[in-house]
Amino acid sequence: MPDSNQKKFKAGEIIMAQGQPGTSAYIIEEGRVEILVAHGRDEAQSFGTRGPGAMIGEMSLIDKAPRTATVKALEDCVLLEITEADFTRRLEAADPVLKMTSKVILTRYRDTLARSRIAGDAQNWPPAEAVELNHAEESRAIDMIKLANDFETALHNHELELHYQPIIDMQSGALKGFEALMRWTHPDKGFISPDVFIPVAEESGLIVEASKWALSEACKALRRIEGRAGFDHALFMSVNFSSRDFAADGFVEAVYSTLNTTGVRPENLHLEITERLLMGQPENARETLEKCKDGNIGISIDDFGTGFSSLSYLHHFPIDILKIDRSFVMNMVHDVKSMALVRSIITLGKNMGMKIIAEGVETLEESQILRDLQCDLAQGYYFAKPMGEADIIALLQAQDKFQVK
Ligand code: G
Ligand code: G
Ligand code: MN
Repeated sequence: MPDSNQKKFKAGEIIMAQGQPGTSAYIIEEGRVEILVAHGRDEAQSFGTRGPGAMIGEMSLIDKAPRTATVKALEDCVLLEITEADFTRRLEAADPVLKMTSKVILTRYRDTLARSRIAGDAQNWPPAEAVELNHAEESRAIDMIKLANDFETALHNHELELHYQPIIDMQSGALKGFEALMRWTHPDKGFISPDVFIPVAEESGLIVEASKWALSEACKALRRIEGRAGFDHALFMSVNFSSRDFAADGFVEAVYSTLNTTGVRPENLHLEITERLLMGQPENARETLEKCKDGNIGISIDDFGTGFSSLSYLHHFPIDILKIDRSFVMNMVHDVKSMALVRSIITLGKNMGMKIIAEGVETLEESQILRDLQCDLAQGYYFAKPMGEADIIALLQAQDKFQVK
C-alpha cells in the first residue's frame, strides 16, 4: 500500500469541514487553502492560509474526533494524504519515546483548542489528562527512559565492562583474535543483557558514546593482552558497531585516531556490523567502509543470513569476513536446511574472496563439520565463552591452541 495517496481539489471546494470526523491529514503539494473557524452560530472567520509544504488536518492522526476547522481550496490543490492507518503503522515502528511525545502533543493541542473555545463546540472530547495517561500506560516510554538514564549513568560510572570471546583458526586450532562484547552490571538490577540495553542505547543515541568507549577500551586491552601473553601485533579485535555509530559525524576519523593512540594496527581491528546497517543506509555505509578499507581496517558482517537481504549487496561493499549466525550452526547437525545454508555461505564467501567465521560452536562435532567444510575461523562456547581481560590473559598463558577435530 502506498504511504500517501494524491488527492486533488478544485478551487472553492471544501477539503474538510469543521465538526465532521476526520481520518486523514494532508501535506499540500500544490495550491493554497484557507482555514476557517466558526464559533457557535457566528459566521466562520479566516484563520489564515496555507501553501505548499504545510500540513493540514493533523489532529485526526491520533483520533477520529471532529475537525476543528474548515479548510477550503483557494486554488486547484494537489494534496498528499496521510491516513490514520499510515500514521499508526509508522508510529508503531517508532522509538517509544517519540511515539508517546507525538501522541501527548497532539492530545494537548486539541485540549488547548477546546478550552479556549477557538474550535467552537468541543464539549464531546474526553479530558486530555485521561487520554494522556492512556498514552503513557500503553507505551514502553517510561521503562525506556528510565533504562536509558541508567545506561547514561553506567557509562560515566564505569558499570560497563568488555568481555572478549576468542576466535579460533579451524585448521590449526590457534587463537587468532577476539570479539569484544559489552557487559553491564546494574547496581540494583544486576546483570542486564545486551539484547535489552543495546536497543535502548541505540534508540536514545547513547550507543555512539558507548561504542567510542568500547573501541578505545578494546584496542587498549588488545595491546595489554598481547604484551602479557607474548604476542606482538599477531591478534585481531572485532568490535560491534550499530547504524547510529555509522551515521555519527566523524566516525572514521575517530576510529583512526583511536588506532593511533592505542598503537593497534588497522588490519588488527575488525568493525563488526549487521546486514541491516548496510541495507538501511547503503550509500553512507559504503563511503564509510571504503574509507576504513583504504586504511586496511577489516570489515565483518555479523549474524550473516538473518537479515533477509538480497545477496546482490555483497559486492557493493568492501567486506572481508562473513560471520555465520549461530542459529544456523546450532541447527546444522539436525537440520539439513541449516546445513545447506552453512555450506552455501562458506562457498559464497570464499568465491567472493572473503573469510568465514562460524558463531555459536558448542560441540566438537560442529567444529569438525565446519573444518571439513573449509570454514576459516570459529567462535563459541565449545572453545571459550566471552570472558574478562584477566581470564583471557590466563587462558593464553596456559594454552594458545584449541582442539578443532
Ligand atoms: O553478548 P550477547 O551477550 O548476548 O550479545 C547480544 C547482542 O548484543 C549481540 O548481537 C552483540 O553483537 C550485541 N552487542 C554486544 N556488545 C556490543 C557492543 O559493544 N556494541 C553493539 N552495537 N552491540 C553489542
Ligand atoms: O554480535 P553477536 O550476535 O555475534 O554476539 C555474539 C553473542 O553470541 C554473544 O552474546 C555471545 O555471548 C553469544 N555466544 C557466543 N558463543 C556462543 C555459543 O556457543 N552459544 C550460544 N548460544 N551463544 C554464544
Ligand atoms: Mn557480534
